[in-house]
Amino acid sequence: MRKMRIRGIAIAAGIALASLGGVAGQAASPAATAAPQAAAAPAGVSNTAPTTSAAPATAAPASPELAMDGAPAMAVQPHIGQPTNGVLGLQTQVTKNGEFAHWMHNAILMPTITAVCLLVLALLFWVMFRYRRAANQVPSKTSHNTFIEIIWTLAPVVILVLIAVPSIGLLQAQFKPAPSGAVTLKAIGNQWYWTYQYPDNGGFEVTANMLKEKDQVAPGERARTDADGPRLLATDNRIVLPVGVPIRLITTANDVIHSWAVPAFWIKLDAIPGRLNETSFTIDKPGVYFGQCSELCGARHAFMPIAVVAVPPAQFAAWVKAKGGTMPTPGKASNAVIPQPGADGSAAKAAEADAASNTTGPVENATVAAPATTQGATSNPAGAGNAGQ
Ligand SMILES: [Cu+2]
Repeated sequence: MRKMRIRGIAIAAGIALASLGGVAGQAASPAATAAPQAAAAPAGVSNTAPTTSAAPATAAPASPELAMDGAPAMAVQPHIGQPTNGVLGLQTQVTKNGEFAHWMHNAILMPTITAVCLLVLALLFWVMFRYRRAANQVPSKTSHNTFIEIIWTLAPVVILVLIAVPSIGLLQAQFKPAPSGAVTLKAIGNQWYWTYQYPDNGGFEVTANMLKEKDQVAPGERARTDADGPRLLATDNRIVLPVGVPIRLITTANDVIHSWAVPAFWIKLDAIPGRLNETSFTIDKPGVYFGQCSELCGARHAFMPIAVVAVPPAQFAAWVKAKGGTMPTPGKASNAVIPQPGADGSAAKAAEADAASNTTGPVENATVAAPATTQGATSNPAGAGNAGQ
């Protein structure tokens, strides 16, 4: 009887420890994401060709604010929108979903797993000392104990249900479609940089490349300064979004799967070639927020950061105007057609068709020949660069 009880306790302990491992792994991930970059950066950066899109020295502005042509000046705030050395936990959240998730993590998940772990640890110590051989010469022959079996079945079920209630609500909120009047941001992943379109605002495009360190750029090229943001997170062009206005985020990619992720927004959305993914969020506080590609997308996956500046709507409108864009008429749905990479009628598809029609003779596995490219630090076409943005 007693032996079986001990075995049952040990099984329960094992299950609890296994679940602890899962939660601990998740909790550690924000900190862990920074480490590989830091390790990979020096070797990776120095071995690649310099960026082809860097602005010449004369056009390179002194501050990131000036780089945005009329964009509002916005200083990076320490501990906001970026990782902080030596700090555990999630970044300060600036969206409703993020705040709820942060609360759920701190108020439900962490206390639950802490209590489970302490209980299991206490049980382990108890059986180790109370039922050690010296103190327990005649082992129990217990094979069943209905009461405790009901307890160890029901307790985990109750815990999981209590966690599931807020969890499913959060999951649902994360996929809520944007309401009318939302500002659409289309983020397109490329190896290895992001391009952005504002289809509701005249469809202008912004390309964002990571800013390299001073010793990694040619003389005269723009290098990262502390005003730009943290190393590996600062970009030459920041994305500007309005505060307090729902944002419709659409992601896609031109080559492989990327993922547009900004921790402070509680947003991580895969960017998949030939497909549009959509979510929505509303930024509550002005500030500069940094993120990264979060889907392993190739050699320079760690070097395609995201930098978002959240400003009041009036400043956003001024920025759109400075970019040559337009603000949509209030209450009027956008008729903007969002070009889809790989879709019929797109440039990529036309090129594919041309290549196929130029082929002579029977061809097996005919595909478009990959363009010869060195794919250096960025594969931005020269001219589509950032000086003009
Ligand atoms: Cu990527």
